[in-house]
Amino acid sequence: MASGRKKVSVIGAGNVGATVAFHIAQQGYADVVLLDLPDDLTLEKPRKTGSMATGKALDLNQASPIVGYSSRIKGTSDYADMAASDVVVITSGRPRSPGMSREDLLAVNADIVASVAAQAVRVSPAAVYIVVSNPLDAMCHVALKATSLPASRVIGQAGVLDSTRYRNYIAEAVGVAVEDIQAYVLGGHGDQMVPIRSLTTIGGIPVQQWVESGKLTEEQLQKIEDDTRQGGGILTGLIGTSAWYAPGVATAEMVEAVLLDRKRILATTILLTGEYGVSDLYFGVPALLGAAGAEEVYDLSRLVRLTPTELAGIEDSAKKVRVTVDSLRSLGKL
Ligand code: LAC
Repeated sequence: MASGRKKVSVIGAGNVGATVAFHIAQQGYADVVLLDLPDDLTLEKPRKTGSMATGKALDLNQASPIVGYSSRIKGTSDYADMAASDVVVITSGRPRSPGMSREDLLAVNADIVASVAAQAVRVSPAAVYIVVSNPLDAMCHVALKATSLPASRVIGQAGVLDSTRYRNYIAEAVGVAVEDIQAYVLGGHGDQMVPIRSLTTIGGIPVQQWVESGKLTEEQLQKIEDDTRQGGGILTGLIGTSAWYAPGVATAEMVEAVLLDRKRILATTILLTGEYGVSDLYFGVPALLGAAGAEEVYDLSRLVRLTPTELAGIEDSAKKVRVTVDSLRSLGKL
């Protein structure tokens, strides 16, 4: 049945995709299309009665009378069902196994992301695309090429997730509510991501002041930063596959910013064109998110006084991302 609600399509009905769908549905302002292959080819006995997407959508719809949402979720493997989406989220690809880096997924996920992005843009050319597949920064380049859309409408989710992990660790260490911690983790979505202490505050007070007043030790903060950088790897080691709750809601937060034209400033992976001294590279920086996608980019290296450590961290992280993107080029995928 047609509804007047907005439409969000989530490609990839794995754990992250289903979590995004559940969170969006609960907000009630959009219907969701959950799309995946008709069969999971890795299964010994592929399902013959429908796809995982169909099953998860049915499960999510059956939760709605209790949770109380009227958004509808449609599971499908037919791209026609996702026509005229307002936002498309790409989560497809292999997740990490323990011991794997995000970069290990490069070649296999590049082919998957290129294929789904090309099929999606044919039916949803006006949407804003949010890429979640790993290795994230490189997969944004793949999606941009496959869709030929303006870069402002092909963006990636990483910084919201990395920042929420940082905020959570800080909140636990100092015993303050998570809502009162503001923080940015920028750069590539890899182990060289950059926590920006200069812009991290606890109750509006810079985190460095908490260290200087002895409420948080330098060692504690360094451990928090290390754990944040290793965030995805720690979870993969514990769970046996990539995390999904925090990645899912981080993605849903970006979807909502675009869908409701909220003009949120969120750490977003976007194509830099000279900001931070970096060109032609997808990289995580603060951006204004609204109906047009990434509507404005903030170059913190000009706007505030970043520390030499932060500036060096940004430079190192950009170099690391460029190596990954270059290897994609040498594989002929870009
Ligand atoms: C993580 C994966 C989703 O950081 O990249 O958990």
